[in-house]
Amino acid sequence: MANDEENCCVSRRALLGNSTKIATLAGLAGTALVGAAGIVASPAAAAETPRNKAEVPPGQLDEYYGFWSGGQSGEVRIVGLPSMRELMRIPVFNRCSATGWGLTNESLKILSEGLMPETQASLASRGRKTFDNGDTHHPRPSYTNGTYDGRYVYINDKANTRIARIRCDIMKVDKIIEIPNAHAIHGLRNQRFPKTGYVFCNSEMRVPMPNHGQEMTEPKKYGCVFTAVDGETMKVAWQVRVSGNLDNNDADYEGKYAAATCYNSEEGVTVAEMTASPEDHCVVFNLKAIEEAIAAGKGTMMNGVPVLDGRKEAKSQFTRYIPIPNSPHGCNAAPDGKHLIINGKLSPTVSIIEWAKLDELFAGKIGERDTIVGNPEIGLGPLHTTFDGRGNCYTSVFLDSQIVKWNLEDAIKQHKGEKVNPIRQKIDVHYQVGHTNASMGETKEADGKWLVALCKFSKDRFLNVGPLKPENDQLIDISGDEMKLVHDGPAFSEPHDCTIVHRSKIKPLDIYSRNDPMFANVREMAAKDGVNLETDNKVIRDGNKVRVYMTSVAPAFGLTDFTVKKGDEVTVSVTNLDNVSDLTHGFTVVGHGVAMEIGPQASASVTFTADRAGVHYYYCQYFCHALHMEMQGRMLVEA
Ligand code: RUQ
Ligand code: CUA
Repeated sequence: MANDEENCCVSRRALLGNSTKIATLAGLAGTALVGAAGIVASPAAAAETPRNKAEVPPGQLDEYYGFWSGGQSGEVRIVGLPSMRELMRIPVFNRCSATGWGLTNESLKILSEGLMPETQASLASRGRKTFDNGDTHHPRPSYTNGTYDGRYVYINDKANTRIARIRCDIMKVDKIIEIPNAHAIHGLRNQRFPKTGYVFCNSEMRVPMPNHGQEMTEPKKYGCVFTAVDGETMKVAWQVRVSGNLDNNDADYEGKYAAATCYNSEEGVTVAEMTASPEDHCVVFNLKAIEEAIAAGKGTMMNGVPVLDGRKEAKSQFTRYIPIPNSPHGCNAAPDGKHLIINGKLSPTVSIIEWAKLDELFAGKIGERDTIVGNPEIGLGPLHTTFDGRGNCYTSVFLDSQIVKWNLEDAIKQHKGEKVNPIRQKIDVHYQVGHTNASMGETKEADGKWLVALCKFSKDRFLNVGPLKPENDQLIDISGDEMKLVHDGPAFSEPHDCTIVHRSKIKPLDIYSRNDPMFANVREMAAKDGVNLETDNKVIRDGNKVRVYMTSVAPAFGLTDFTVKKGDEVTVSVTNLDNVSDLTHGFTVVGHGVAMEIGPQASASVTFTADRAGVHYYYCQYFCHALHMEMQGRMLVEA
């Protein structure tokens, strides 16, 4: 282990197991924010040898698809489990150099058409069609009957108040919408039953409603909405205005209720104000009551969306506010279909809500606090909980840097006064864990094999790469009685959350269908020009607009050159006629900032201004053939 000792100024491996030095180590490794980072318990964890089953030998496939949010990168990543190999990146809210996402006409349409008119106008005044940043947190696969159906993955953009839908057959985004009346979509969760159904979106920040410059200095008058988007049409179905703000959310397994945590019941705008009260709440939504009111036209239209008043003072049948200790964060429905776990964050406890008690609560038979059937003490800073399907919960504990395994039934018994300890094991993670997710853990098919701990800090776990460190996504084997740490996985800013789906649920295509809606606009454009995309290689001039149609078959484009005039607006459409798995071509124009991917059997198009006279080569940037380098042509721009 000589290398380990060289890598860190103080080798924690050398110190672990040497109890006399642990206090020193804790002092060095802790951050100013949290002090000792919880590395004192179970020192054996770091020395664990990987179990064979965590290894996926070369040539073998993973058992699970992990959908990872890319955080501030604005993307979603596909990670294979248990190998933790990054398999693919899906550009979502970001601009992608490899695929042309955010540049091609097809992607720009998706990125712009779901924005609110006022956002489109604001972007247009800056010469833009869309934003090119995003902040993704929560990738949520679609459900049918309480388990994943492999149709879609939905993802939020906190930065620009949007949500996106990824098609799992091609692993590309097909819809993006901005959520009106909201500000910074954080929590996102799908209806589980009978299917998705609704995608529930939390507005995290409170703003004036409408937010056009009035009442800006009176935060008490700001508003916050809970949004249900129809996951099929990607239109907002309804919104419910709430008291406080909304952090994370979840839905039940019966299609009756949704729930969201609130850390700012104070409705403050500073840290001191937001943390003032020792109690915040979990707001629960009665879907049937909401749907009936919407159907009866009781919503007030705001920006084209019917909004119901579910604030505390409205005393409606739409919501109830269940008191939860100080600033709860994660909100996680257990796969038993009966319980919801609310994670304390500033309280060392989690609160267990029984869904069935919400029937009595809305019927006025019991009070809010009577819905809580357990309150186990977990550790300092519980953030999120996941499940193994065997009755155990796994809670990420930020300040202690641990995953805490505890038993749900025992926690309920303890709450009833029985002398039982629900805590099964605490394992150190490295360091400051945020989300955690277990294989299939958010479905009724939770299989309890693997757990990922998404640690916010990697500190000394990897080679130093400068002041900005990777995060550390740790893989933990939860199949046995004891959790075992088996892998450290560096990740770029900032995964937040992941979802682990068994590979049997996902069936991606190898080759596009020629009538895929993804390139409908190319087909429409070609039809207007009388062009057959599969056979024609043509240049069509229409005033100072030029449309260039070409095919691609490895290793050649259908056009070896085309000529335009300086100042022309040029649209190039490329149709990839190769009908072979893995045979993607690209189209890059040198010196023009133009590059795009064209998958097998796909068509893609890009529009740019040819404002530089001269010879400009275009080339294929995806390696496709022994003569890939020769796959090029010339754009001749006349002065
Ligand atoms: S929320 S930990 Cu979006 Cu927990 Cu990041
Ligand atoms: Cu086509 Cu490289």
